[in-house]
Amino acid sequence: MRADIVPTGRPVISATGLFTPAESITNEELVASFNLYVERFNAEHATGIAAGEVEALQPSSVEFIEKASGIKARHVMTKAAVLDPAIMAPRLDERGDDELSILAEIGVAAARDALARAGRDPGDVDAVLCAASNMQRPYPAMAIEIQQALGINGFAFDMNVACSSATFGIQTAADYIRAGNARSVLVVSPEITSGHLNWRDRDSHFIFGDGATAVLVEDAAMAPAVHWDILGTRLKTVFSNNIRNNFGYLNRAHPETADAPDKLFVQEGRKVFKEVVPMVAQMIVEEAERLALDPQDLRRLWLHQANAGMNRLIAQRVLGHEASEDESPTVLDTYGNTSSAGSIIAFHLHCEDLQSGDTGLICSFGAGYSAGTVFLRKAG
Ligand code: CO8
Repeated sequence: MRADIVPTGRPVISATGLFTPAESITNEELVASFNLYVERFNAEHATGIAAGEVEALQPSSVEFIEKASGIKARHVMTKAAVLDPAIMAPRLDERGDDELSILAEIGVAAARDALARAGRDPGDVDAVLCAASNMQRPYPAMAIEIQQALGINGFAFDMNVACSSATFGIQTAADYIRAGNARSVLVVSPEITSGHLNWRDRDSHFIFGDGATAVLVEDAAMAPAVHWDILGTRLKTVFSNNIRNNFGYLNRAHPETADAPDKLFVQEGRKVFKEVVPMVAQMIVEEAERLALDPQDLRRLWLHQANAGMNRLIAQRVLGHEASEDESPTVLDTYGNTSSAGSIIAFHLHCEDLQSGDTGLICSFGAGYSAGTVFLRKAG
């Protein structure tokens, strides 16, 4: 902790950082690979299908994906393996224990970007939270590995609240600032969602993409001249099985189902859509009221990037009119759903043009259910 700073206890976002994988898969490429898999499966099981013993697989379609989700492409760590109908999963070389893990590596890349933008020396950071929907291993914590790679003193730990991990991380970091327990906290969200997406599942094979973000939350006293005041944060969770993944360390206790599809991402997308939209819209409006803000005055909404239709409805309920791309920017068209990184990518790519005094909202929602809001005002 820096000795020359007199803390204010007021948390701000000093900078954000982004890592985008070099490779990207278009819907056309994805659907061609999926449909080849379907063709091969149906040919291989032709006798069983004819006898009514095996259900024939249905092809996917580019038109459906774009209409239902708004997604046109997604970045991934390894494109060739995902598109190979015989594999349909990422393939990453296993690294030794003395090498930086791949999840830590992309988190470090995003974190370095945020630190550079803030002009912050890693030695002045007090804590690292790795807030993401999948950790590469149970321990040692990814956050501690990222902390070590960046040369940060203090403490670090992992937290997982699925798609809402980053906003939960921002509130946790803000609370450390408010309590005086830290003055500079990095919230890092590395998401290799391609590892837990079932690329053979027609209902969801198009949804996710890989990426990593970092948010530097600091005491206003040490923030760069241009920063974002955190006006208020609010978190909410409601248990739901509609987005679920049963992968876990006890899978080996019942080896017969260890590789079953429920050990990957599974969802009831329709139900999620219907239940989460009103929950999130109401949460935003109530939190705006608590902060004495008129939601219709929000200059920009950086919403969780899962589905363009969900965002259209939420933004309309919050702003009172159909939101323009300028008011509620979309990144899911090229990134897909990057889970916890999504709303931060939207903020990172679409915040610079706002003026000092403009207010905006970062909002995440997803599995749990979980939702988080971070109201911001630009300063400087
Ligand atoms: N191609 C063609 N047709 C299809 C396809 C396809 N790929 N998939 C389904 N269809 C068909 C269906 O069979 C159905 O046909 P029919 O009407 O004859 O029965 C028809 O299309 C309509 O299907 P749906 O009702 O399922 O389609 P929707 O319009 O509801 O769209 C969506 C599906 C896009 C999934 C949509 O419901 C949605 O986006 N819902 C919200 C999802 C959401 O926000 N989820 C959040 C999850 S993310 C999260 O919390 C992070 C968890 C951690 C992630 C990390 C690991 C991966």
